[in-house]
This record gives sequence, structure tokens and C-alpha cells, in this order.
Amino acid sequence: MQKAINQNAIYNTLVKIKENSGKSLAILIDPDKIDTTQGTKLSDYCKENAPDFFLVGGSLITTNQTDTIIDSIRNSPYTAHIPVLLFPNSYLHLSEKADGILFLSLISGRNPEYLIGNHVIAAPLLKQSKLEVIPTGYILVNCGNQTTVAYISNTTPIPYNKNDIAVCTALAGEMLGLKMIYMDGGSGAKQAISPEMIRAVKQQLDVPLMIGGGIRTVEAMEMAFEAGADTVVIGSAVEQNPELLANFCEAMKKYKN
Ligand code: 1GP
Repeated sequence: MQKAINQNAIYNTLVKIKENSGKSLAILIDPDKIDTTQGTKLSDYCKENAPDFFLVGGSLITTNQTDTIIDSIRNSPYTAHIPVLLFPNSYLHLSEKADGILFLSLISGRNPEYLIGNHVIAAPLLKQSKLEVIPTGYILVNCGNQTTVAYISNTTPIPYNKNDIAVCTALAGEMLGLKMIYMDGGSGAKQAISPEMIRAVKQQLDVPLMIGGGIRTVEAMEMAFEAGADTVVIGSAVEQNPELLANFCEAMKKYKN
């Protein structure tokens, strides 16, 4: 099967939101940490206000639930229209059921497998799929604890207060042609990435900036947006308290034009 031409719909939406000075919210669902019943429950919390995107994936996936989770998003009238992007840790976690994929190059690390190795194996599969591929510079920041993603990828995250390293890394990613930068403290990060680091990176960057890791409250989400995040990613907080989803989505209203 040949890939459809000019399949940039999701990325164009991200850019459009950014250009209109709006903000977007992505909810990360880790297929290991949620079952279908919880997935349906999550969709129900989207009845009044829904996130802009779902990310599905994680750095260590031990179950085969990715397709089922995407189905539960698709089967709900409240979430059926929301784009689903894969957030894979390797080429083993591709799913044709998603709309697109964050094609992550872990540019804060120096592990060739996560910079280019996995990508070489995944590329022909993606070429044949209908997934929209979004080339994304993935930058890990040390937010106070060793995270699964840092351990599994065998990379050293950027130190918490080294804003200049984060800026140079993001810039290099953009100059290499990556279309988005995702700066992440890792799932379950002890604290969120500092507003100072987000601001410093944002000032230098033209492509959309996604921020995640350790964001557990509406206040923390708003702080990331105010510092310059275009998209905020929330995982653990909603996994642990699905009812929080409604609060996060409600708070997003003020960022919509
Ligand atoms: C992890 O940024 C995401 O890659 C989400 O992090 O689970 O800490 O919200 P949390």
C-alpha cells in the first residue's frame, strides 16, 4: 500500500493553533497503565470539553493493548474525532489504527538507536502505512528522578537548570529539519520542567514546542503555557485520577480563539 501524498493534517493543525497564539492539550495514554473500561471512562470525561490530541504509547510497553485503547477512543462519540498520535519507544509499537506518529529522535541523548537506529527499521513500514509522520526532536530533562524513559533509552537527560544546553539542543533539532520539539521530564517526573527553561527554548525556536512530564495540576499546565509551551502533555495525573481530565479540558477554554 502506498502512502497518501501530503498527509500533514495533524501537524498543520498544531502549527495553526500555534500561529493563532492558541494552545493545545494532549493526553498521554500508556497502554500498560489503563484498560479498556478505564479508556471508556476517560472518553466519558470528554463529554463537555475534550483534549486536542491523544498520545498513545510509553517507554516500556509490556501488553498488547495499543489497538484496543485506540478503539475505545474511536468508539466514543465524545472522542471519535480527536486525532490519535503514537508515542512509541520502538518500531515494535506501531499501530495502523492511529492517525499519526511522533517520529521521535532522542536528540538530548547520544544513543544511536534512539537517534536513528529504530527509525531506519521503522521507515519502510511507515512509508507503507497511512500514518502521518511528524519528525520530532525529543529532549529529555532531568526533573529530579530517574525515569523509565532515561533508563530504557540509556541516555543522560539534560540537567534541570542547564537552560543553555536545552536551547542549543532544540536549535540543532530545528536546524536538522525536525518539525517539532518535545521537551519531556519523563512520565512521573518529580517536578515539571522549569518555566525558565521553557521560556529560554521558546525564545529561540520557530517550530511548535511540546512540554510534558510531571504536570499534575491545572496551575502547572498554565505555568507551562505561560512560559511558552504550545502543547502540554499530561499522562500520569489523568491515569491516576481520570476525573481530572474534565478540569484540564475546562481550563483549556481560555486558550481557544
Ligand atoms: C511522558 O510527558 C509525558 O512522556 C507525560 O508525563 O506522565 O508525568 O504526565 P506524566
